[in-house]
Order: sequence, then C-alpha cells, then structure tokens
Amino acid sequence: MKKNYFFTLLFTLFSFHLFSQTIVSTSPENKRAIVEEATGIHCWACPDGHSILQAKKDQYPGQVFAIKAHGGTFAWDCDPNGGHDFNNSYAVAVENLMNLNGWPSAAINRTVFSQYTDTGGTGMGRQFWSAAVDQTLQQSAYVNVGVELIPNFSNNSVDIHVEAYYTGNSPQSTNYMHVAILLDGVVGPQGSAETYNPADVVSDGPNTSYGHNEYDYLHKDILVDMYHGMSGDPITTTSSGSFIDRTYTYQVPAIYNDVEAFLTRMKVVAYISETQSQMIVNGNGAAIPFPEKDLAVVNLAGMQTVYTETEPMGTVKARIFNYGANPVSDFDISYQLDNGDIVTETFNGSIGSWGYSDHTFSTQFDSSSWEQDQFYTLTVTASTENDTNVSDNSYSLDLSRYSFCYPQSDCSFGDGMTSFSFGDISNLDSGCSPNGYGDFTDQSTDLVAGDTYDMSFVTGYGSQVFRVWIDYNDDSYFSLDELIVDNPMLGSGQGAGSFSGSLPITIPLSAPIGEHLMRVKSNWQTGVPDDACEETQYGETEDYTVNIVESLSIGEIEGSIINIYPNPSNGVFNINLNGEILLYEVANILGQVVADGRIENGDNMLDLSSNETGTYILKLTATSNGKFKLFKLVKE
Ligand SMILES: [Ca+2]
Ligand SMILES: [Ca+2]
Ligand SMILES: [Ca+2]
Repeated sequence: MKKNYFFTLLFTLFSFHLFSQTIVSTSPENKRAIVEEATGIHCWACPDGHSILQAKKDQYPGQVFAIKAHGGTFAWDCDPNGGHDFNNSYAVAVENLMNLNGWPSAAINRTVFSQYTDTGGTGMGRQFWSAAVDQTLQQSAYVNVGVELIPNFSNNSVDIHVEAYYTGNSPQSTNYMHVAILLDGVVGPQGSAETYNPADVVSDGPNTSYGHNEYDYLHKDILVDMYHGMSGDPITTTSSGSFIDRTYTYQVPAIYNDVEAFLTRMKVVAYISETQSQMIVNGNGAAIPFPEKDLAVVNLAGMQTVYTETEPMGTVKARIFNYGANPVSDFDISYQLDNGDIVTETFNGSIGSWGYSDHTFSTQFDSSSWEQDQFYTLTVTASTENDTNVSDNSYSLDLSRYSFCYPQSDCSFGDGMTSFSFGDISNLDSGCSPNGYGDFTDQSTDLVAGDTYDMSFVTGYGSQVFRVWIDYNDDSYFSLDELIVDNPMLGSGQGAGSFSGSLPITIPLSAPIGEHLMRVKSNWQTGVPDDACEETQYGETEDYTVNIVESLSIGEIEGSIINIYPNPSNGVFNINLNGEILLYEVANILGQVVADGRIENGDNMLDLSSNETGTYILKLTATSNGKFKLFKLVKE
C-alpha cells in the first residue's frame, strides 16, 4: 500500500514537472482524418473530390484535414500569365505513395482500406472517401497531436508548435512527425469547376484568358512544402505517457514556383506516421487567422489584350477577391497604362470575407496612338486602408495593338521554302513569293494536342536556317516561347541546289484548342532573328493556319484515364486504362455495333483486323453511373 502510494506520488510529480502540454489532450482520443488528395487543374472530376472533402470537413469540424497534392499530368497551369503552377516534388511523392489509379484519388491516414482499394495501395476513388473518413474517425489513436501557429510578420516566418501525447504504446519504437505546409485560397483556373463544385467558383462565367476558358476557382489547401521532406522528424519515445513538444520555424518564401505566397494564407497539417512513410496514426491542423483587411486584384477577368485600328477603345475589367476577415465596401480602384494618367473610380458595393466581385471601369482607354510591336502594361490597383498584404492589390497585364507584320526578304536565288508540308498542309513548289512573303493562311491543318507530326522543308539554296512559330495566344505576336522549330540548317555550306529535310514536331498537350497562325521563316547562313518581324537580306516568310484539336486517343471518364494507340492503326488498337472497368461498344459509320465487351484496368487489345478499313466510333461507358465518352478509331 505504502509502495503504491509512493509510485503514484512520484508519477504525479513527474507529470507535473515534465509535461507542460498546452495544446494536446492527454486523454485517449479517436483518430483525426488526414486526407492526402491527388488532384489537378485539368482533372475534370477533381472538383467533385474537393466538394466531397469539404462536405466531410463541414460534417466533422476540426476532425478532417485535406492536403491537396497537385503532382500528376493534370496539374499544369493554362493561364498564359502564369501564377498557378502548384506542382512540386512533394506532391509527386505523396501521390506516388498511394499507388493511385487515376485522378482524383485520396489516401485517408495512409491506410489500406481493403474493401475500397483497387490497386492494393492506399489510394481510393472518390466514391469511397466519405466512408473511409467515417471509419477512420471511429478508430482509437494511441497518440494525440496538437499544433498551433505563431506567425512572425516582421520576417515572414511562422513558428510551428507541435505537441504529441502518447495515450498508449506504439508498436514501433520510432514514429515520425510530418509537417505539411499548405497555401490556401489561390484564385485560378479549374476545369469543370462550374459543374462539380460551384461553391468554390469565383467568376460569373468562363475566364477567356485561360487556355480552355475555365472558370476562376478558389484553390484551397495546396501542398507547397514538407518541413522535414518526406522522411519526417523521428520520435524515439513512443510508449504510453510520452510527451513530445517541438517547435519548427518555417520561413515563408515570396513564391512557390510562380504562385505568390502570403503568411496570412498559410496552413499546416502535422501528423505522425507509424513507420517512416505509412499509416498515419493521428494528426491535426492549424491556420493563420484571416487578417482584418486584405483585398487582392486576382486577374483582369479575361479582358481583351489585343486592340485593333478599327476597334481601338479598351474597357478595363478587374476581378477582386477579399482575403480579409470582414466585408469591404466602397473602396477606390484605379488603373494606369505604363506611366500614363491614373484613372480612379469607386467600387460601389460590398465584398464579403473570401468573396469576389468584378469591377468594370466606366472610363475606357484609347489605343489608337499606340505603336506597333510595343507592349503597354495595364496595372489595376484596389486600395483599402490598412491592407495587410499590399503586394497583391495590383495586377498587371501587357496589352498590345494588332500589329501584324509582313517581313520582306530576297528569295530570288532559291532561298526560303520552295516546298513545305506539315500535317494536312502540303504546299509544294511554292517557289519564291513576291518580296519573300507568302500568305498561305487559307491552308490549314488539324493538329491533335499531344500527337507528333513530321514537318518537311525543301529549299533551293544551301545554308538555309528555319524557325517556326505557332501564335498560341492569338495576339499576332510570335514570341520565343511559341517557337516549335528553332534554327536547324539545311544544305550547310552549299550554294544553289535542292535541299530537303524533315523533323518531328510534338504538339504540347497544353496547346490552346482552336485556330492559330503559324509562321515559317528562313534566313541564309545565320539563325532567323528572335523578332519574327525582322527582315533579313536573304530568306522567306510563309504564314499558315493550324487548328489545335483535343486528343482523340486520350480521354477520361469518371477519373479513369484512357489512352488508345496507335490510332489510326491497321486494325489492332491498344487501349490502356488507368481506372475503373469500362464497357465498350464499337460501331461503324452506319451505327451498327461490330464489337463489344469490357475494358479492364491496364492494357487491353481491341482487334478490328477482320473489319473493313474506315472510321469507327468507340463508346466507353463507366459501369458505376453510365457516363460515357466517344472516341474516333481510324482503321487504315
Ligand atoms: Ca491585399
Ligand atoms: Ca516559298
Ligand atoms: Ca503570340
């Protein structure tokens, strides 16, 4: 009796003196749900995933934490002005841990749910997330985690204070603390947002400056960094009663890739994994509170960037987001072109916390005096007193006057393109166009994004160097990042004669859909100048039209990714499926079904060898809900 009393007293004293826990409970608790979500701007079902997780967060406040990893092929930015490159090596690593089967996928506490996984990994299709979260929250945890953030605004850093208390014994002598750094609330493009998660759409319609006219969307909980990389911070006291108290100081950079970072929009999810990379036992999250006042001009609402002689007047329209904790009303908003006069108007109305509005200026600008080949920078600024983050109160965009050029060169000795072909364009024996400029914009070819085409040149004079641009953003200006052929030489050191060559051109999957100008330009002996308007003594310029179309052979149904190759083929089509089982039907052009069956996850072969040559329509249907997609198959 006496002995027991002694031990109890000793333990109490130790507890009292050693543990000054402040943010973690010492009573046994259930797990919180730590959701690592593989997502992307161009994954059409991903906004549905965001919506599902938001519903779980709302259902269990403070119990569910999302970490959105933009690591896959759908995670590229289609805003020509940039600002939404959310990809990073940790996002890729988090996705790789899941053994995922298409986007979106999520791992809940890095646990394998045998009834929901279809790869044996921790990644699950979104139809299972809700149930997996429910189950996780019912499970007891042997360790509790608390986290708080102490921001230091003077040097843009944050102290991440984590505490962990073991209410039971871990089966592992070493566990690992991970700290995921998240950036919250970036406005940018998201495919199918208006269909699948309108709650986070922050535009009244499509934003025409985006590559596929996506709506503006509020991207949340973006994984931007891991404090200890993927390996975590070891915890070597993992038995019942162990108390862990650590503080990590994190310096918030100015940008992540091209995404501007703000201390006031940072969040952290801290979690403990049982082994280094698998099974999250428990975790918790914290966010820096919204500042009192914080307006931002997030973009210019898809306003026109190129102005013409016939329509020189421009209307300025800006999209404003309120990152502050309180509504903001009746503030000044202004615009300026280069160093010109500042036009100031009052925004009449109110924008709620984490809400948006557009402002269309009543005062227009006049571009008729603008010079050709010059950019004029438009800057729009919204101002409110005591704005915590002033750097995002202005947004700038380069505008220009339509200034199409017709460069002249001498091609009478045979310089230039005597023949040119690319896709369906076959401009043979064009010879030397008058003054070395040929307008062939009536010749056009479809080009499938992601596909590769041979481009062939014939010239009548040696040492001929070529550049080719596609004006992807349709501003009539051929910029260096629009080059698709960069100065190869034909007939090096030769004089008059016929020299030919070809090279493969792969159209990027990110190429904006639709018609664009293509400029083919040559120069003798040295490289074609960077300025696609610059005139050189010998050479030629030819303009064509290309029409970028979406891939026939790559598609997605309900998060399952389908890749069909080759297409066209001699009859045997390989169909690779990354996702759920699909049903297929192949119909001829009369609509008669000539084949049907199931497409399994992985590689499948569709054999139309015994069918006639021609075009077939492949219909792939999701078994879960009947959604389908059509593909054109061409048998040659
Ligand atoms: Ca601001
Ligand atoms: Ca020619
Ligand atoms: Ca351009």
